[in-house]
Amino acid sequence: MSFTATKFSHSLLAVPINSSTPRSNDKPLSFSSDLFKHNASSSSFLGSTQKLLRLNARRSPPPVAAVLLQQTSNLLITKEEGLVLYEDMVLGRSFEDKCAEMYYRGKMFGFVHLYNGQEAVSTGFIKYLRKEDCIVSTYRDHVHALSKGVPSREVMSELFGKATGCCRGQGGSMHMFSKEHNVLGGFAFIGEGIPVATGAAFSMKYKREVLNQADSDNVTLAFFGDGTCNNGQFFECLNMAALWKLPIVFVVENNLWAIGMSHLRATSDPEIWKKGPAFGMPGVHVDGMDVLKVREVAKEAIDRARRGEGPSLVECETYRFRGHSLADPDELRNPAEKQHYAGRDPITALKKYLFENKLATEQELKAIDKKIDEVLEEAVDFAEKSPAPARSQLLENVFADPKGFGIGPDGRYRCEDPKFTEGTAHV
Ligand SMILES: Cc1ncc(C[n+]2csc(CCOP(=O)(O)OP(=O)(O)O)c2C)c(N)n1
Ligand SMILES: [Mg+2]
Repeated sequence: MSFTATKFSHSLLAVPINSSTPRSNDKPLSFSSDLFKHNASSSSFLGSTQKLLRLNARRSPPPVAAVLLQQTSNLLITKEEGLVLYEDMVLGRSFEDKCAEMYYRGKMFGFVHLYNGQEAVSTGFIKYLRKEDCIVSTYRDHVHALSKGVPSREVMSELFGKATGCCRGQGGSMHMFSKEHNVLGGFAFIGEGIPVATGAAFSMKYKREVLNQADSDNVTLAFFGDGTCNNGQFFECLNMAALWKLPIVFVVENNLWAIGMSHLRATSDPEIWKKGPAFGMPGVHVDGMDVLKVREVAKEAIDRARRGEGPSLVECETYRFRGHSLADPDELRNPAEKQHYAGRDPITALKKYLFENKLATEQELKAIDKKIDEVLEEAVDFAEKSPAPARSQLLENVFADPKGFGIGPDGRYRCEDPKFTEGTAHV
């Protein structure tokens, strides 16, 4: 057996695969838009540590100012699109800030993981989807749900554990779900959502090709973190998705940390995008702090999946502006690193782009900020005033067999049987 080296274009912004060894029945896989070619010379891989900074120095990335200048010279969006992106990112950021406030006021329980800093990824990808498309998230899921259209009041109410939440208060922060909006769930075990997303993509392909539902050209996005890419489920699902050419995009939100573990200390090759070509799918790296770049890559990958050309792996290099969860004092990350990324705030960058290209005025953006403030005030008020779930809901949707562990033959909850707590079992 002989192996032929796969050739890559070494743009770190967007890396097309151009396999010289096409697999049987497959055309060579490639991303080939003008945008990708245009950006081929502008590496913007920033990295978090000395090691990555040194790596990038060797690649001579343009200084940040030059990158911004270059962005502003390309009109990548219309005014309407720009305002939609801005509104969605401000919604995500402000929602999470409000969430922190409510958490510290004792309005929610359990772990709460915020998305501040990563908004360009959710907005850049999800705002390009259709309603019928599906997303699967992690425990850092509030903003993905919001971008996909789940109303703020339902997400806030879910966080408050109230009956009006999008999971009737049974999911909480880490388990946002909405059938109506095709949000297939936030998943607390890392990597757990990737097979669910792969299964959803499989069912989409099955509907189209086996059940002949020609209009079923929907796409699934799987969001997960850098740390998760060291889990087996990631590799297993890349394999199946490539093998069956599933309509899925694997979106890695590489925020450079897995709780307190640096990505560089945990991963043999920190460039996650490279794992795509290893499975025969495009692997792309994009600056995840730039919503316009994310959106362009998202378009390529989503359109490709919709055309039936198979999956892609997109690594978005981003950063979280807060601790891992609201219980994390965030003492392990270097203040200089945090400062560096604070200076690359994706919302500030989009604002600058909109102003410099005369796509929005200060007043227009302020009006959006005000609207979001009002939406969130209303969401909190709604959550506060909503009822707690009924006690009878306690064990619903917990067991596949409702007469199983939780509910006795007489239809009563076993935990209500005085004898239930004898021994070791507790509810
Ligand atoms: C299967 C499993 N193992 C361990 C954990 C504990 N855990 C919670 S978050 C986390 C780190 C995940 O990091 P990453 O994938 O980079 O996501 P991020 O939090 O940075 O968004 C770990 C190991 C878990 N939730 N699930
Ligand atoms: Mg991470």
